[in-house]
Amino acid sequence: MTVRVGVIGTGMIGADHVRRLSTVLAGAVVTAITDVDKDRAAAVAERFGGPTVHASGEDVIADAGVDAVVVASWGPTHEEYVLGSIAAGKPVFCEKPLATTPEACSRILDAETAAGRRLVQVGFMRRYDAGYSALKVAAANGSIGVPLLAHMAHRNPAVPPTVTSEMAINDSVVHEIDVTRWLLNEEITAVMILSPKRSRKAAPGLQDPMVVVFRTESGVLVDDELSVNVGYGYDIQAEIVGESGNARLGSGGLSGGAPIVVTNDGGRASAVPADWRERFIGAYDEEFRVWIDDIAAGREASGPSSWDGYAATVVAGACVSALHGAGESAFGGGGGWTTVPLRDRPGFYRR
Ligand code: NAD
Ligand code: ISE
Repeated sequence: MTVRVGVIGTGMIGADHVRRLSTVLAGAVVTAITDVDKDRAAAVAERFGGPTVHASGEDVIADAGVDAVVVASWGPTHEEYVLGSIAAGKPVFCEKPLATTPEACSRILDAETAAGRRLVQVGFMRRYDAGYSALKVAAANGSIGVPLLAHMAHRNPAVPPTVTSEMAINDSVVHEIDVTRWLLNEEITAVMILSPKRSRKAAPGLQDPMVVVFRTESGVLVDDELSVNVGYGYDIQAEIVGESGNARLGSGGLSGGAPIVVTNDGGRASAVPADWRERFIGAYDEEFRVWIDDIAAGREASGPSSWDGYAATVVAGACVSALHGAGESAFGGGGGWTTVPLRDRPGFYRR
């Protein structure tokens, strides 16, 4: 079966997903697209085989020639399109965030539970990256002992001056929130934000860099450095420290492949990817391959679930509260732990 896909939002990542579904992966065809920027949608349609350009996301979902929906529009619009897809009984791949508030995510959990079938997959693509997958195996198979702590870094080359600390948490740290939960197979129960000396490249309203600390159910501590103006490239790091060893992500070479380290002339060097598209290209391809295969085989979505999307949004919200000083601190005014207020996990998401 060829899965007929409708795409809502053809900006940076939406257009890249249309390319991936149209030219990289087998088993899918993009039959409909939309964007509030009509010219952008029309340009993407022309480049990739002329899917129908609809006036709205609702029209894409209702199109009888669409079996499944990709939501890649701005975060605040995700809820209505995910709920619309669930109501239409169509599988939906939603780019992160699932929705921008815990309440909106909860409405999606309730709608999907009522539908009685897992229709939603959230775009946490790092779960499909070869390096992160190897880390997950190392965390679970005893080769480094029981995980005790982890160090992570998320470094972006640059962000526009309009990006605030809150936006950086919701947009970027959310990936470490997801991989922490996934790698350790535990929920995050508390968070803390530490604010070091600010980079002179940081615009007003942006704490850059910042260190976010997660504490999990069993007490594992994860520190995550977020730097969004490093200039030199896109640099993603992760290391899990266990009782008897540690496992570290390779630096992730060009095209998301294994890094090559070149040693010559008294030096040693490896390439740094330019951006997330380059670093995680293989992971994006794989998350969509799995999504398409599940749909074609009539299986429920097996990727990151609505619960994962809900948990990520709640933890990110706790990080923003921590940034604003909600935590208890020995020094006063933040820098202490902020509890993560997760609702009970419905039985539907424990299967
Ligand atoms: P973007 O601004 O480049 O593109 C978003 C597009 O959505 C724009 O073209 C905009 O006109 C369109 N749009 C907005 N509201 C719409 C609506 N109601 N209906 C139709 N189109 C609408 O942004 P982007 O970087 O492509 O990000 C899009 C989403 O993907 C965001 O949620 C972002 O967090 C996520 N994202 C995920 C990753 C990842 O690594 N998984 C990377 C980048 C972006
Ligand atoms: C972007 O939106 C992404 O999701 C990328 O994966 C992330 O690394 C980047 O920091 C975000 O801006």
